[in-house]
Amino acid sequence: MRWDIFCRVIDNYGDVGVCWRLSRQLVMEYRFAVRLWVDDMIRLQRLCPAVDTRLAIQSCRGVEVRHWRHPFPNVTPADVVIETFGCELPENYVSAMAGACSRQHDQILDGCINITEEGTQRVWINLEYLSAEQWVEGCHGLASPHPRMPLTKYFFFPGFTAATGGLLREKGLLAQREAFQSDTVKFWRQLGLAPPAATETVVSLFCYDSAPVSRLLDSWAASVTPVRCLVPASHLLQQIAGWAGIQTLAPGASVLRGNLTLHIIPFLSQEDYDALLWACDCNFVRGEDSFVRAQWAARPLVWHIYPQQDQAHLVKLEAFLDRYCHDLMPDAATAVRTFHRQWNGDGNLDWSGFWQFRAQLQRHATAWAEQLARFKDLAYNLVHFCKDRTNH
Ligand code: TRH
Repeated sequence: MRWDIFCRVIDNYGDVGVCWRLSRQLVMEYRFAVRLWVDDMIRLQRLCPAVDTRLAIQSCRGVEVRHWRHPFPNVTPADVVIETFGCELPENYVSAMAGACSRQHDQILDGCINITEEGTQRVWINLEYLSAEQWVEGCHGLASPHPRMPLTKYFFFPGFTAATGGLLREKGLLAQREAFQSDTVKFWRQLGLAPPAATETVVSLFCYDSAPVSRLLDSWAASVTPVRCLVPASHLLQQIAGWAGIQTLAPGASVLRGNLTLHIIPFLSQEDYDALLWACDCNFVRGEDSFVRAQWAARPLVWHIYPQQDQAHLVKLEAFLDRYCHDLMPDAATAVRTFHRQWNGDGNLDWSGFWQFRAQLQRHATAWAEQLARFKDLAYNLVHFCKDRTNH
């Protein structure tokens, strides 16, 4: 099967993060021919340093990476077309999909089957954002006929249940993580740091600027046991520099305040970022992709959800917390809920109230990852969804 995956970067790294991860998995595990069209090569390169930002066409890790520019070239559409996060496909590309359809119009019974040039059925998917909300199950897989052309687009929703598209998870990921977690010394050396002492709590910090970062750092500085915090380079550094009373902070810098040692590290490749999450005792993550990876890390996590207008994100946050806290003891569940609400904006911040449940949260994180891993992963579901709708 040939796949075209379209990615328009709205902001940050989540859109391209998901697209790049999915593209690689389709190549690695299914040997499909994948073309990834991405409009922001610089962001892709930060996730995968092997990408050359100057090239319009290149092969990277088995994926054909195409810089999505205007005007869009006249190419033959693939068998499976993935429009990610409603990014809107180029008009001439959609016309090409429809053109192939209308040439075969006689064969089209209901007017909305997509046919490729070879006469096979083409599948057009809109890959949506992840949400733990209940309604996702009802909308996953729904078909939407194009208003003017003989084309159908299917909505594909990632999610936390078997009735959704699932979560991205590469084959063998959990085993790989377990092997890594049994010996992290090499990883710390690669970062140029000593392996943490048994008494240290190690955290990674990745969040939006709006999080109460200074309050968190204050609590760690005042903590009775040592805290080591790793911060990959991002906008956040300005805020942290302000907190530390330093002009600027760059990768390689460390800040010591009370019982807190802060290490600024470079923005890591996707693989190295996974390793960071695996190596830490607790991960502060955000958006979509780092949030999912933190769940596979099987370590306690704190999610900073992508803020939306009218506080719509808070509904999504609660939907996740409902699922995540379901099997926790009531006091630990309350602590997780409270800390997430605080981190996502209610003003206070009680780190010790959250972290006093550390042992329970750790056991829960392991069980949660295992529970999620019982569902089929997103790439598997996507491939089978598409195979069922093509004659491949
Ligand atoms: O970067 P994000 O905030 O991305 C998104 C986008 O803003 C998007 O528009 C929005 O809709 C979505 O969030 C919900 O957060 P996310 O999704 O976690 O993506 C970050 C990616 O960056 C992820 O693939 C992990 C990767 N990453 C690294 O590879 N190295 C690093 O050092 C870090 C910190 C992250």
